[in-house]
Amino acid sequence: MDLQKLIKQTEERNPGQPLYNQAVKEVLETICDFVNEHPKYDQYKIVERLLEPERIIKFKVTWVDDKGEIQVNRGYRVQHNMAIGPYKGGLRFHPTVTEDTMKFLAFEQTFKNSLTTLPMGGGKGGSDFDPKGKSEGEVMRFCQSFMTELQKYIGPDTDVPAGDIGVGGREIGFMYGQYKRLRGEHVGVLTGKGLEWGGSLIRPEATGFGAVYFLEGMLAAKKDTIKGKRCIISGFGNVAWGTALKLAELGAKLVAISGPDGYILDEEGINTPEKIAYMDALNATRNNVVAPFAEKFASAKFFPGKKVWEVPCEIAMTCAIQNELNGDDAKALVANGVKYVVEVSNMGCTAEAVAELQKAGVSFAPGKAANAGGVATSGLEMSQNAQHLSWKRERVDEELHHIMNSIHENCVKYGTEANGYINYVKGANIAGFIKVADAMIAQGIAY
Ligand code: 2IT
Repeated sequence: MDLQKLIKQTEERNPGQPLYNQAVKEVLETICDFVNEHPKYDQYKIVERLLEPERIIKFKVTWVDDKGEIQVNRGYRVQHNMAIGPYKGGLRFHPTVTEDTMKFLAFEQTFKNSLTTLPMGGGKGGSDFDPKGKSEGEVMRFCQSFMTELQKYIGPDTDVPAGDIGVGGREIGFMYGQYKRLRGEHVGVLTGKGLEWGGSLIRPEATGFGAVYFLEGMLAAKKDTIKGKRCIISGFGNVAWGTALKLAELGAKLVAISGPDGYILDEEGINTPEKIAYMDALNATRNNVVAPFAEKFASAKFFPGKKVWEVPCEIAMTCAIQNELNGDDAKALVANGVKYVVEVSNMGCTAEAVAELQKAGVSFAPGKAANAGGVATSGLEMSQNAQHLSWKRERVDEELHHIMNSIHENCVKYGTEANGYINYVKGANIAGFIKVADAMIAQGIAY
């Protein structure tokens, strides 16, 4: 493959889509040598084929707000690749959502899902609907209208959406109810369902738990342990919550969390059941502010308008949104002695940030490896639905742990450089690519 030509071609074919171009460039740069060592991939034009989603569905979502006014939003589902299983990936409801956001997330999802060891293709969807300040009735009417259109394109063996930013158990419930009403089928078409109606134990915790299991692998690779390590995370939503729970359980010291309004520093540690439960309660309000945390707990201080990355730590984990950690943030973390940076949000770091961290020899995990525990546990939910069974907590947790270990091993296998540094970005991209690419070759020129 000709790296520069493909990067340029991607820019020309996807103008005005910086996120998609950023995600593609990172993958192309890291798989290039591997692809060129294996001519079959060029022969079958696998890379070129992966740069085009199989399908982009874009639709209008109209709904009526509490004042009786009609609202118009945009809905999306990008079905990127189905080579190894049905399209699978979350739905994001956030005002920043564009076709670009959806395309980059669907592209990342294909590689991530491949890494999980489970048979899932890649997709992503969502809307520019802003849940902030909406009543429950408004959220329900929006979800119903969104699903009325989306249901034409999904199904338990074709495409299985789940949650992402702005879409939690409540929204999944409203959308599942509407799917059932329209189709008359109680099937595993969405994951992240409630426990009583087909959901899986551990799914709410899974992204955070998985990320910490992955972090344990990174620490073990450096003959290091998690106990007592000073950690900071961005965000206070579902992913940050699951991460905080597992960090506390394993004896790490989480001292900071953040929101769009600033960050919270708590030198006593955000590690008690009360504090962690309050993160979840704050998130449930969908008001997007973390400040009330400092009003509730005396040991917590609020720093308005500041980014959490200025707090000295050994371990930093991005748990909010793409490009939330930039080159300057990375420099500040390095100057303060950070040793491990884990992207738990999808593409949480800019390309400059990744370069800074790698240059400084910091152990850095990309989102598609570290946050794969969420979708992996969605895969386990699909298995349970297909079997009409529900597994015990211990079984799901054990499978999740096993999957995260296997992703870590694969990153080490394909990402270890001559000087011993583990380039997790390269390892994850190559390992994710191989499975999808080989499946595409085996299935002929279909997509
Ligand atoms: O980014 C992600 O992997 C998710 N939002 C979870 C997707 C899923 O299908 O569980």
